[in-house]
Amino acid sequence: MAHRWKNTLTDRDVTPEAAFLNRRQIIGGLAGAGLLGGAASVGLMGSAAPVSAQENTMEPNSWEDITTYNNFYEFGTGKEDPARYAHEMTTSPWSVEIDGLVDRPGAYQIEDIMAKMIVEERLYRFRCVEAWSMVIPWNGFELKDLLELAGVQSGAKYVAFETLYRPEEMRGQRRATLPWPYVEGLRLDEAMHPLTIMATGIYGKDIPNQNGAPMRLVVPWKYGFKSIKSVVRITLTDTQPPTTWNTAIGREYGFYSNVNPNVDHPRWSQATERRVGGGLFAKRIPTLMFNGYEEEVASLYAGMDLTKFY
Ligand SMILES: Nc1nc2c(c(=O)[nH]1)N[C@H]1C(S)=C(S)[C@@H](COP(=O)(O)O)O[C@H]1N2
Ligand SMILES: [Mo]
Repeated sequence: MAHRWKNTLTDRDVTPEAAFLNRRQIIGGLAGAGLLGGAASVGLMGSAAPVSAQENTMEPNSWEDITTYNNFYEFGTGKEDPARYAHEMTTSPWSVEIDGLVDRPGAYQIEDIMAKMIVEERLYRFRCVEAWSMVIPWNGFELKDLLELAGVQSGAKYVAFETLYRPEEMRGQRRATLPWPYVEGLRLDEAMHPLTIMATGIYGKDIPNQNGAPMRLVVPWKYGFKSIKSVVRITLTDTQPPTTWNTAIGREYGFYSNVNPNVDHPRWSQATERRVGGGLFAKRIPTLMFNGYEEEVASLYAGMDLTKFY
């Protein structure tokens, strides 16, 4: 069983320590009881984001906010639909097919994956393209470690992801709201970046179905729709894969979809955001370049015109 305590909390803007540590103690019991699967070694790692806007804080959203206000169109387009209907999805047994340009293609059982991965806590900003945001204490492991388990071949340049397609359990898939299954993709260097994780928990508990159980991608510097849920297939390719929202409305949703306050959505501004749970009279807060992760990821896009590669 992989055990490593990563203690690299560097974010100066993290939630008041006492409150957060207190919560961590409460959830610690649950994690210790094995709800995270075999490798429940929970480290604490901040986002290492620069504090460039005082109002855009790292105060974690409540469990209630995170698990009742969701986008998961496989269960409907309403924000409450996933919490209402996602329990209809069976998540055990679960395996992830890893194929394409890898040395060891095959169906990886989630238990076998979890036994080999190092699960950490990552407190990340989460910014939906619809201009709402949250701060979420994920538990998960670096995608890089999973890709290395399968052995990435030298010709691989992109990673494609696919969500479960099971209309009998996912009522939204019985309608053509989006082309199913939901698919996403990253450039290989984005996928291998240490901030890119597969999340398997929130607040030290198993990730709820509405948030993408048992395993979903989290790419904190990109708009939320890149963070594909309930992943069943990962394919290494040499060509840029199609992505669901780009296929549906390409003019509005690009392949890159990096959070960028300077590039507006055709129908609304991306300069500010509404923090979920802030109450009825909460002020909008400034959106940060790359969602606050500029220092870590800007070099991935050096020389690229971010208005063209939106
Ligand atoms: N399979 C799938 N993944 C998905 C979506 C979806 O509809 N289907 N919605 C995306 C969008 S638009 C957002 S904002 C986030 C929401 O994640 P959350 O509900 O955990 O906050 O999931 C993303 N991943
Ligand atoms: Mo979103």
